[in-house]
Amino acid sequence: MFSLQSKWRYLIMLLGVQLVVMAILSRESYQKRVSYFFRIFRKPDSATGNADGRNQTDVYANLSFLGPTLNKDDMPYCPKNSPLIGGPIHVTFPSKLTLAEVERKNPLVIRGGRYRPPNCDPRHRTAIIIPHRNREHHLKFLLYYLHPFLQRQQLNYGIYVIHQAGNYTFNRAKLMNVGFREAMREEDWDCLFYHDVDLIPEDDRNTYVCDNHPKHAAIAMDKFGYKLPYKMYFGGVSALTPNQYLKMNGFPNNYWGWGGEDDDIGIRVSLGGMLISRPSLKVGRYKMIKHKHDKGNEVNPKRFNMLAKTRHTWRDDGMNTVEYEIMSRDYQLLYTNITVNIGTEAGLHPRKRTTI
Ligand code: BGN
Repeated sequence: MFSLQSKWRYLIMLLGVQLVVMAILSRESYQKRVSYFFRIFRKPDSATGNADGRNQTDVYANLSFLGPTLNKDDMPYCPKNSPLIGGPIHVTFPSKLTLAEVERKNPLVIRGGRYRPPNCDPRHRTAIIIPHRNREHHLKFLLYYLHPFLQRQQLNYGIYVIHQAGNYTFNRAKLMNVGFREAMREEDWDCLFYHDVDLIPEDDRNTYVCDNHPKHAAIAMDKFGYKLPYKMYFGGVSALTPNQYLKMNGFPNNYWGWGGEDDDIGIRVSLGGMLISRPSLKVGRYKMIKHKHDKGNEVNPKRFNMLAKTRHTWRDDGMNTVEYEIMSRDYQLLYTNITVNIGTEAGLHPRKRTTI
């Protein structure tokens, strides 16, 4: 009798504890954590959605409906909003992917990584500038996603990879200046996207066209929890018209190594009398390909001092002073590869130190 009673008491106590726990968990502040907990157990659906409920599609899905190729004279303008746009894109990094496979999936891309819609006259001409060194693995994934992404937006586009020659410290911003001049030499682009090699756009409503003000496109990256890390952040992916670019004298040439150059560019935007335009957080989403810190791209200890002086230096350092030497220009199927000597802090041909 006694043991039966204590069993009941024990059971009621247990139920009570459970009720209290559930009441606590269902409070608003816990709801996110609870749904996160349940999401771990939910299997993501690779074709139609994912764990966070966004309806993702394969970036190549719509492209088979491109229709017949038309004669240039019969072509209507492409519609203002491309009917091929599908929204959130499913992004994964399959280890077996090859460049040959990317080429096979993009039959309409021609030499140099150029494309124009086959059945309408594009409203925009966009060049993508990708500074690069020793990141072939990332480049392959970026090309895999970027080509169909841009085709879904019905753009006339070209992809330029600006490859820094030699082993001297990496200089992302100077490579962008090279990209600007070399791309504009080839075609009258009306918009240039300055694109990190390891950032994959996750939503094709993030259109790769320019705005009235310089655009910061990579506003929501996974590594920052899909939020802007700080208000003036201008890193990752940005887009400027040639006019906007020249108005701020391009990008700085003297940031060697990691950090600060993007903040300098952000400051230049306002010094050039412009504002920063951004897509919405919902659309400007990017996934970063995980990697270790690069050799040859060590953190730049001078960046704080340099940033403090930008307002005095921007007119004398930028597009009007950039010096470089093109080593090769190579028209690959998926991109134009420009290898360039950008020298060092000591100039284009620094004299070798002689030891006595
Ligand atoms: C900032 C860096 C940026 C970098 C972002 C995101 C600096 C300058 C210090 C005043 N800026 O801190 O270059 O893109 O973080 O990682 O280091």
